[in-house]
Amino acid sequence: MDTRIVDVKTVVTCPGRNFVLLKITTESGVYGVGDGTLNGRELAVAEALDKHIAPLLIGRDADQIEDTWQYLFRGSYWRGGPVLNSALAAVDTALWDIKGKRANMPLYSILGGKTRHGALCYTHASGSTFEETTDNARKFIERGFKVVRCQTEIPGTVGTYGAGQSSNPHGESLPFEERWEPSPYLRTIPKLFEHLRSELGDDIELFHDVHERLTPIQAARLAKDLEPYHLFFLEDPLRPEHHASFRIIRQHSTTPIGMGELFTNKWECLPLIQEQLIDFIRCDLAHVGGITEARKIAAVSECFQVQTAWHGPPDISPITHAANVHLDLATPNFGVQEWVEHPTEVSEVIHGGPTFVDGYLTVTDAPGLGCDIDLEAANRFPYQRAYLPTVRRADGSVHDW
Ligand code: CS2
Ligand code: MG
Repeated sequence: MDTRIVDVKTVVTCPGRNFVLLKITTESGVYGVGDGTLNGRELAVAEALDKHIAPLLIGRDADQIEDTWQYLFRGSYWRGGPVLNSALAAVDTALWDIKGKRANMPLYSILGGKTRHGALCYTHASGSTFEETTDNARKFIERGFKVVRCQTEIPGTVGTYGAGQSSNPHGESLPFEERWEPSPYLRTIPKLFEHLRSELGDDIELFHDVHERLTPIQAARLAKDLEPYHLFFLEDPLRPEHHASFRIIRQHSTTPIGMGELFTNKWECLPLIQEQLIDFIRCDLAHVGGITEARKIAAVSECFQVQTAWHGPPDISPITHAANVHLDLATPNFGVQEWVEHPTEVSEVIHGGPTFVDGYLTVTDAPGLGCDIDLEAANRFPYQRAYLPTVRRADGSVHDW
């Protein structure tokens, strides 16, 4: 059977930042590449792949993507979560890559064919002042972006998320510790968007990432205060655990809501979709279990007029960015695609990924994902321990909302 899996190689590499990559090879020599990068816990995913999952894959039929997904998801008994579903995502994406190569078709074609010429995309404009954020947004608009996420430093805090991190006194060995308070944040952000609209006008689509830091009533206040500035959506207003809280935002505001990067399976998304408590579902294909899971989330979202806006930060690899766009092109209820560009050294290890053309993303017509991993180059960039920042309040307590 030429689709029999004969080799599974996990690659942890750090060309500018850590990535967890996977290469699955079949008896015929056709191979697929996948991405299981989980920022700050990369080695947990790599060990799960190497020591627990790879032995289960050898000898399996690479064609059986759905069966492999169910077998791995349920087979661990204590199923799901970010580590195991990132590992599952790496396997799933690699198997879809193999399927496209065997069919000699780009993945978007296997997934149903193009419903659009390109995927409308957005990137991140940050700054320590309103003016700096505005200037950076303007630079992206001049490059052709039609949607821009805007963040800024909050007076009185240390290293506000998304505003350009202050230098970490611990180096990379320990997480950078932000100091953050809701009140100055809630006062500042409406003023930021008043400034952005006065400087950039109404045509550019703007939005903001709250990064799960508010209580429900604080999020409702912010969404209401931002209504005059017509955001494309307000991202991650609340922590992911309590879905009913999103009802409070809906009761107070018409600002569209996006949520999903912290969800790791379709069941976590379902209540927000079914009740239409969100307008954009933003899962990360590298954490939610791959293309197989994401396409099911997109399908159920279509019934409730929720659009996709898959997570596309710099801390997942161009392999997942490519998978995002292949799925975007074939999804009728696609909304927008996040796409934060990688440093150039990443392309020494990972070849391929989306192409930006006048505010839209496209992918190659090469069979499968159109990506590859240079194993030789990957070894030149050994893993370097690094962490996401943590957030503490002014009183020193961990911000646990
Ligand atoms: C952010 C991410 O792009 C986003 O929406 O929330 O950059 C996020 O901070 C990182 O992916 C966390 O690893
Ligand atoms: Mg986010």
